[in-house]
Amino acid sequence: MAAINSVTDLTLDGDIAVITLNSPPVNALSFNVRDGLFEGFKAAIADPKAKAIVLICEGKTFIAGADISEFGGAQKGASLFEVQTMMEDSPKPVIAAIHGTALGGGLEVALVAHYRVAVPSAKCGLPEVNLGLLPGAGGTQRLPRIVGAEKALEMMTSGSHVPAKQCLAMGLVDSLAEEGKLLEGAVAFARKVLEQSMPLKKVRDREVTADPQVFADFRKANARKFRGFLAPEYNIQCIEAACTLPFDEGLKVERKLFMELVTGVQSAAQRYVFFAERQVWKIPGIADDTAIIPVATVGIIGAGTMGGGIAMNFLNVGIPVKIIETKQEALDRGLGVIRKNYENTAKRGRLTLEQVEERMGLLTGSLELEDLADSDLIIEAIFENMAVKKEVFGKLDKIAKAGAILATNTSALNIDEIATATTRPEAVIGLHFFSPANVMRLLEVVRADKTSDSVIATSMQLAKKIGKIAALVGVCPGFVGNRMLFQRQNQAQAMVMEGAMPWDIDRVLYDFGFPMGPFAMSDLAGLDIGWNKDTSKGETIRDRLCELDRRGQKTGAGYYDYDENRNAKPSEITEGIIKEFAAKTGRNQRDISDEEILERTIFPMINEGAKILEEGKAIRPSDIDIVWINGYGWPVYRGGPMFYGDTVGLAKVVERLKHYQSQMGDFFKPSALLEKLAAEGKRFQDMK
Ligand code: TC6
Repeated sequence: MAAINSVTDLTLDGDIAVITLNSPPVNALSFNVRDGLFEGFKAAIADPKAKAIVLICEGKTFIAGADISEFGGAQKGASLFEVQTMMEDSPKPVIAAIHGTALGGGLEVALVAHYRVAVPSAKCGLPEVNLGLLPGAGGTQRLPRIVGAEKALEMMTSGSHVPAKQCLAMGLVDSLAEEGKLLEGAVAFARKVLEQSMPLKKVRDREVTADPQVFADFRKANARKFRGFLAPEYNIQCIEAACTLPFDEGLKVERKLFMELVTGVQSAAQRYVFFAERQVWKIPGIADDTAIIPVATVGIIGAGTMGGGIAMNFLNVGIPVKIIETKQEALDRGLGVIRKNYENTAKRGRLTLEQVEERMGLLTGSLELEDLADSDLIIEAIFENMAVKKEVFGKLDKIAKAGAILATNTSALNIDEIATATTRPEAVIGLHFFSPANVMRLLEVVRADKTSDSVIATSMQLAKKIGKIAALVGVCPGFVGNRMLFQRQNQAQAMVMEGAMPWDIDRVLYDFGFPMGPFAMSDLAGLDIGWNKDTSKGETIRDRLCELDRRGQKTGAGYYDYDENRNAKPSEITEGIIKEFAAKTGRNQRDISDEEILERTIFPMINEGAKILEEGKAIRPSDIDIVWINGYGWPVYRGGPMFYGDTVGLAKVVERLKHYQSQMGDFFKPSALLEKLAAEGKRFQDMK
């Protein structure tokens, strides 16, 4: 065994050279990995005893891609291109042995091998698009040459990880090795190549063509999904180049577009989000060996929309759920909705009928709170009323077994106060699911003053198990997400009174990248949530709209008018009501620029985020960004509100806030933290 460098070994198995990479955690192509590969291949090619070369990795995976943390820094050591040229031009057959995931630059390394052998559990993919990039090491030119333009379009714009068996069928992998016996399988394959004098296959020498219509159709079919993102379009252009240009010309197109993306703000944002999604699970002050409470059964109080949606999360992963309601009718309705949801999923082919019954078999209902005596986790999901919640928690305190977690799904109430209704505040926590709770990825885990570390650690782990992304936040009005949303809503409403129409504000936020603006959102949710016709005083625009039975999409009109296909049109009636209100309150309506709309809706959110950090209600700026991306449709290519503040420049954010403060008052007053960072020329990302 000869060590090539700290992460690479070269050994001989008879006449087969084996290069082994070992660079935890994922063998990413950092500079010492590239150096190791370069020197390893050089030595193997020079060794007269070696007739073929196998490349294999230690640890949980083959090379999982470029080292994302190295992007943007100065290039050190051998370039990936040099490594690939050495491999592809090797006069001895090169075989890549794949386990785990061959992703991005990792697959691009495998694609310059002459053959690829994989175990059945392995997966291959080009997920660069999810980092706002394209496969910039020849992948855009080589993949279509193997799998054709259509499959390449699908793989490269989704970033999907394709299972080895499918790769074999597509020709991306040449042979499958027995699970757990990859090295033996790859060496045997190398011997076969030698014995049968199989050719040194170079992907670059193959041809690929496609009807231009394929690209036009693909763009059209995905226009909504790709809206705002640069990377999918650039990936498509590279595949077009592969189908129309010689290989080296195609590579030039790839290089140019890659450089544009890698130096751009979208990819910086998406790379930041990649790490933010991993950071968010790390809780300073909670030890790795904190005791986890086994959660084998869950009780949910309330079979409404929230309770039902929450229940499905646990049923989906095989955890039995008991739902409690006060009336049989409400219980039956709630259980019926859950069944219907599953049956609809089955109709769309995403569940079998057997799975539907399996999940429903884990669900029971009851009218007795006492039936939660054996639940490990109890989640209260009833309406937002402090007195009622306290009463429920007081009862739960007497019913729940020792060690059970008592959670509330409140989105607004003070969890410290709810906890006072029990004799065990350490067991009380907030689990703020977002509606629809079985679909939305975000979970705000709300730590109250006395919540124990075990309860926090268990909640975070459970969130992962049910497929959520969880951010740990503190108790404050609206927690992180809604607290910041209030800022945006406040200004959206204010600007309507000053002269911007709801559709102007919605358009600016839609163009910014949100799936819809606040007024379209209200119409979708229903304007009558929390509105009562008997008590309505006609004091707000919303009151007036509801009184006219303009209660949102469901009544065919709200802020907007809707046609039979629910397409929204600006409404003269709404405009009239707004003008009438403005006149009544003596406001002069004026033109408000798109820039002002954007600044007044977004900058106060950034400011509020800074206050949340000051108060320690979020652990780090990137956790706030995770909340907004996963719970509120913030466009991922803008990295979240805090990252966006960094890209605008905090000094500029402060300057604009002060400008509005001087005109409109202290709503806009910059927080001390924001002022400090701006004065020091720092970003939120620089906070330690
Ligand atoms: C590319 O290749 C472009 C090429 C163009 C030519 C130049 N770099 O996800 P996990 C870290 S672009 C640096 O928890 P899993 C990760 O941060 C790249 N670090 O594990 C974490 O660190 P922590 C294309 C990376 O088993 C640790 O490894 N490739 C990288 O759930 C464990 O990660 C991709 O986009 C990286 N490339 O999933 C693949 N990858 O412990 C990105 C991971 O300090 N990676 N880390 O928090 C993945 O999708 C997954 O990590 C996985 C393993 C499926 C490989």
